[in-house]
Amino acid sequence: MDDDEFEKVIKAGKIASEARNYAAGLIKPGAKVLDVCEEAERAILSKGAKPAFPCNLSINDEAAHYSPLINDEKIIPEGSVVKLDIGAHIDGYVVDTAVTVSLSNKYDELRLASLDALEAAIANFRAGIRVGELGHVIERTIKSRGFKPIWNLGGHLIRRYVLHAGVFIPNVSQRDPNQIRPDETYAIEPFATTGRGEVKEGKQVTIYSLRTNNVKKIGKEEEELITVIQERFSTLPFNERWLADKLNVTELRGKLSYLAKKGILTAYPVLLEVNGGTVSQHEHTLIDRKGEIVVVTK
Ligand SMILES: [Co+2]
Repeated sequence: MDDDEFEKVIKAGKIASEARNYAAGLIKPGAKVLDVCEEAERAILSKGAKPAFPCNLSINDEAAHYSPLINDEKIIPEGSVVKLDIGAHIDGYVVDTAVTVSLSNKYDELRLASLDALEAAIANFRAGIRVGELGHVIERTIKSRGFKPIWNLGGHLIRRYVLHAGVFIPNVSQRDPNQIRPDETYAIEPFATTGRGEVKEGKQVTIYSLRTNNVKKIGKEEEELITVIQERFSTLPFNERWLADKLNVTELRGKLSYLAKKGILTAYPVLLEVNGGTVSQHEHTLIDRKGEIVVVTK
């Protein structure tokens, strides 16, 4: 990563972190999920970056991947635990960050469990550390507060225009020999839960990404939609709201789910805690830059 690229990551990080703090302040009982997310995305755009994926606002046992739909009427319930997960990019240089807002004192400890785990992981993060060692630190911290880490969610290497670029940073101790490398961008995202510590895919899908543009045997309108998706989002995730100017809602939903069935799009179902446990999450993007640990979304 040269200085120019690093500067883009730093700038995207500052923008994402400001948007996260601003939108987290809008999370109140009775607020619309759609309004909070649109504000977060607008805040990113207004500062000269682009959202790297649709704003995720996942509530209680939804661990991740709920992004509001067109005209979504979903409301943030009283006493709920809300995860706001957003990303920004400049020229494909992506950052990813998340925060939990607990609307009930009952879940303060749960919120602190993922926050402490993130801080502990950051304190141990450096080039050369094994990713499984970071998982160990995360697991120990979450369990010390009496909760479970979610084993099948975790952090990830980020590359240009690629949000999940292969290396997985577990939230539990693992023998994975992969090491953190200098000058690479990583997201670390501990999830803590009152449940079993595992997520499953729900039925609802609100987020997609382009998997291949090797399209055969599809209609002209579908082909045009793929072209728009490629131009606007490249291989980064998107949601129907960002294509609302192209087709009416019914047609758009139909075509997106058809293209996912065909394997042209990847669909990301909402992820639910298997036992219905409540979930908290915190996330930052980091780089070991010439021996200095830079938390770009601080
Ligand atoms: Co992430």
